[in-house]
Amino acid sequence: MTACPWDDWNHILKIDPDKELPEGVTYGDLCATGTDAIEVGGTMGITEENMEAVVDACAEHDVPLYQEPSSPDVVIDNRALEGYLIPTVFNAGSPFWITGAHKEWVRTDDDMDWDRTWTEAYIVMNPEADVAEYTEADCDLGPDDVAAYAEVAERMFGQEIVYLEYSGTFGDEEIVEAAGEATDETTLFYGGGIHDYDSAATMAQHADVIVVGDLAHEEGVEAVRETVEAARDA
Ligand code: 1GP
Repeated sequence: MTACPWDDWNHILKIDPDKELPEGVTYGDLCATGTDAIEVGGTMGITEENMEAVVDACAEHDVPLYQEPSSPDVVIDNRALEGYLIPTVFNAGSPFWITGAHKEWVRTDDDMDWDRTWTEAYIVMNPEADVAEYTEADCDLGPDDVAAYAEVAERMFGQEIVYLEYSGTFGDEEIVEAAGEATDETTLFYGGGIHDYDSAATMAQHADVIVVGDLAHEEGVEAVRETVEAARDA
């Protein structure tokens, strides 16, 4: 595999354009938390307009910016973006979320920017999360299932990123550990329920990169900073 920016990352801050920031917190404050990259994306209520607004607000700050589009119609063409991280949900019930949406995007875009487009092999684990409902994901998976999905993603499908997604809830450490052991060169992202130094440290032991989302919208800058510190210490 070729060198990728995320080889050196420990922490990603995911900003949901459909969610508010806490009182007094700006996008600039979030960019300055020390996070290695910002992903702009969410599952519900995403539009080109709210995407553009967040990307523009983050653009003047010195942190790599990526869009994580939930569907082809919200992909924006903004030069401030380093690129696009495109989810493909390995345990989706509907093939639309594995390759279908991707096919539609490529079919309707004559000018794909392949040099700035990568995929993330998602394994969606929280059945209560919007993303699980939306993709009809089979979340009834044990450590052996998840490890196998991760290995399939790396070895059979050449995925550079496996993303273990517990969005909204803190994951099962044994499962994250199994995914970590199953991946070799592939970078393992973990996201879900990270809310302080200790929860970040727990998952950062097993995953290469931890992703923090709701905390930024609910608690703000100091809380996010603690998770950056834990990710770096791990
Ligand atoms: C969501 O994995 C991210 O896509 C982060 O999850 O919002 O629970 O931190 P949280």
